[in-house]
Amino acid sequence: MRLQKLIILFSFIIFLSFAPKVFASTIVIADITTDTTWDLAGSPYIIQNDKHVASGVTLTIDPGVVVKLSQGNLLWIDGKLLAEGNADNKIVFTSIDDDSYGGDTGDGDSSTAIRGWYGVIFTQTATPSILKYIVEIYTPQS
Ligand SMILES: [Ca+2]
Repeated sequence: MRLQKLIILFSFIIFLSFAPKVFASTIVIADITTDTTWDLAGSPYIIQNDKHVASGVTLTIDPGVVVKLSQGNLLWIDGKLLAEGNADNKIVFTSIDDDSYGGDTGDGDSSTAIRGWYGVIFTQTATPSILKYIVEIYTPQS
């Protein structure tokens, strides 16, 4: 009886270690109006309408973070963007329909045609920003 319980527990642990990786995700609901960091724990970050990083405000994106935007959406930088990935942990900007980065975010069907987002746009009020090791896919610019 005791052995049986142990076997069940052991099987459960094996099951957990093979379970699909669950991604946390963060829906960006408002413009960024205070200095903010997007970290791996909150990745992927989902943008479903155009969002602004306000003038005078810094958005820092940590290495390895995935940002996913809906069809035609823009991330406007009126302030500052510090997005410094590295060779092993690039920062990815892609479509909300792209399951290859950050897992499924919405439709659950990776075979759906991927709709393009628009871009990251720096406006006249933007201050010098840093972008390193960035992947931008499914935009007209990519
Ligand atoms: Ca999907």
